[in-house]
Amino acid sequence: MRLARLLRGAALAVPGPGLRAAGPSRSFSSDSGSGPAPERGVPGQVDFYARFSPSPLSMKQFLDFGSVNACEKTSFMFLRQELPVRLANIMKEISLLPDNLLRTPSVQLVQSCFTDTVIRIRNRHNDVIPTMAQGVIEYKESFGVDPVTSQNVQYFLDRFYMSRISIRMLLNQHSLLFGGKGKGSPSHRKHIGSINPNCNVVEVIKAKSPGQPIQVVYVPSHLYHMVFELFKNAMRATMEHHANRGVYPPIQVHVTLGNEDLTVKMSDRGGGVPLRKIDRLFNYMYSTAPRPRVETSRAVPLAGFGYGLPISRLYAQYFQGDLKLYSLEGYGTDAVIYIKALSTDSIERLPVYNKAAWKHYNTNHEADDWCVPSREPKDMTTFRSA
Ligand code: P4A
Repeated sequence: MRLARLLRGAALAVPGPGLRAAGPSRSFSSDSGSGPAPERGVPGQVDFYARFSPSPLSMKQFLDFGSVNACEKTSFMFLRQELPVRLANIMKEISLLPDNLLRTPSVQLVQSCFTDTVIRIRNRHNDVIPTMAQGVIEYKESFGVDPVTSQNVQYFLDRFYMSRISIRMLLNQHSLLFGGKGKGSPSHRKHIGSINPNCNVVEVIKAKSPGQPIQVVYVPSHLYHMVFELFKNAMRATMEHHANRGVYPPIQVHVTLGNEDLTVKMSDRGGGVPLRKIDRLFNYMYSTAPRPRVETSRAVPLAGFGYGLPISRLYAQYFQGDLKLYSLEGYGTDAVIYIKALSTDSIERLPVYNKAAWKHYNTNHEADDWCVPSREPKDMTTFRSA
């Protein structure tokens, strides 16, 4: 069974790598292996990939592939399954070394090399969001904005950034769990990587609260990111709306725990946003404004280029929650974060490349199936009462 197929169940079939020798080249090397589902977390992933045997390539295959049949996509497809399999196989085996050998500085060095690679991969991609935003800006400068492109960009970037959030989650878990470096600060001793099994929501928000703490299994940094963004918006709206009065109505935060949801509501009296404009606050194309050119031509936009709300919503959706804005124009805005109360419900929400995804980019949205309201009725004379 090819790994790519196995990992994805009945999803879209991928073209075969075309590199593998004929015959059943993959066999399970572990007797404990039964289910095809990849276990969550990096240790589980290593276990999972270690159950596959690496696929050896013949010299002929190397030559063939490097000359006549060279195809980057095929190579990518092959590497994507083969690298984790080869790495995981040997990673498992390192841990079988006698303890005394395992504990020598040199062997430790080799083992930490994997972790360092994980951290390096993560850091190398730190700038992906502003770089993508720059791409959107450049597109807009050349082609402007149209509804179809805006919709496709929205669909793509939501999935792209969600995938990124999930990959970074795995990389972080690995580097925090196995990175050594003193095993974290005392306050993080009860964390599992970046997850706090008793995440005190009110404490993360730094709100004063009577009553007992409200706790969930969650990633505090994700919650902090969302709440920080919502505070920024609420403060900005409040300051702008009450600028000439000099007194500012407070921003209120409610945290409630139900059977299914943990809900955080932030209410401001910053004048609100009309319903018609709410979607724009989450739109990647509308919210990237060309920045004044800085000295270097290749400068990427700095933080604060307007992706705060859509990215925050992705953080909420990543574990099956959501982030919504309810605005009362002329008064203020309620921003609500929904988080699953039960860890059994907090399951990663991941994009998958399949037929449905493909259709999203290849469907014609020629005409809307709702009437466009015209501002002035053409001729109302016949309806006028005498
Ligand atoms: N009124 N209400 C909000 C904003 C305004 C608001 C606003 C003008 C618009 C854009 C923006 C920041 C604030 C709010 C809370 C929110 C979101 C919007 O969570 O009071 O920057 C993108």
